[in-house]
Amino acid sequence: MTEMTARPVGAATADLHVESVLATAIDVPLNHVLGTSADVVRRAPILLVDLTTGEGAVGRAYVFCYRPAAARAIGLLVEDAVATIAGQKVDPRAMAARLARRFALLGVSGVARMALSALDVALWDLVARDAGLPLARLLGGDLSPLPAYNSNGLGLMGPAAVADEAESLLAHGFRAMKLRLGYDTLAADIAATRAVRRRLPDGIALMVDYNQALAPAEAHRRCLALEGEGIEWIEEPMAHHDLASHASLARALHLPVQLGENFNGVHELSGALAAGACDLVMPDLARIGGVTGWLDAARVAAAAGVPMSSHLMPEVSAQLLAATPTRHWVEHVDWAEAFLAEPFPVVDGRLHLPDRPGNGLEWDRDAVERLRAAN
Ligand code: SMN
Ligand code: MG
Repeated sequence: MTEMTARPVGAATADLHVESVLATAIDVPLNHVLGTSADVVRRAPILLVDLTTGEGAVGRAYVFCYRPAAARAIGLLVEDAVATIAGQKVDPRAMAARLARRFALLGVSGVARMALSALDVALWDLVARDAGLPLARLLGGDLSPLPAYNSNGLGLMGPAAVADEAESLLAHGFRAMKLRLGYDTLAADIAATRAVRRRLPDGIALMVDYNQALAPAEAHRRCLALEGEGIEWIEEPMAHHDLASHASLARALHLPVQLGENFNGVHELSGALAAGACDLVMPDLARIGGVTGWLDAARVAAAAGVPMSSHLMPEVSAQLLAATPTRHWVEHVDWAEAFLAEPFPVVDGRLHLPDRPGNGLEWDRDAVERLRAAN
């Protein structure tokens, strides 16, 4: 475990001044279709953010936007937010507080939260670049490779197809992966789980994710039935905001309950832990509040002794997990390999952080042109 703060990160600033932003919506076809119980993801709408300072430095971020219209909306909100801080000294924490206040009437949730988070990531990139440090190091972590699970694919495709795909997901030495559940019946959930388990060698961790599919009584029935199936965690079995039902389920189960991709800000993570709604947390970089929100979340998880993983966007999330005292797993998807100049490699199931200043994101400009979303 890493000490959280080797330097006073809350005070991190750069002698740079925000000038302008370029927000580019792209549309990335997935190598593995991801059929969740809520929606089938075939293409990833992604917004790229290039934040330029008056001094000529550029800070970068990308955010997964779920739907193409959301990428366009978030782009507009990023431009709006940057207009309110143009000319100001780069100071991510102070800017996060000011922007949250400025956007309070709209409400800092949904696409507005994602826009402010993306901007925060780009601001921290500027600070780390200016300090000449990888973001992980700036935040007090190191560059040791991080355990990652393969979260590509394994959608609701039936036992034969998921077993075949599970085998292919062992490439790059992955020793963990995530299966989506929420079939029409418990029997079908168990059939898919057993088919994957039978096809994988011993010692491979298998997470399962219901994407909020189940009503409380059904969640109790299905999750208890899955207890003997060699599962690492059960993610979002019910509506994510139903903390009371998750707490009663978590009490009844030995299997760890995982929540987090829908925590809007650190207060929702604190609330879930206070309610006993989950045993594990996995905040999403774009919903928890970017780097600033993540650092707050990491402190709360550390104080509670709760293991913390990430949700999608593995590159910047891994920089942050490196500085998270209770770090657990990086959720890895290969989506950004389509547009990054230097994708972060996975070797022996571990994600490697680049030893260069900033968060490590650089765009492959030709790829970005090819993937640019039609408006
Ligand atoms: C998920 C959510 C949204 C898009 C893709 C995947 C899933 C996860 O819940 O945890 O990866
Ligand atoms: Mg999930």
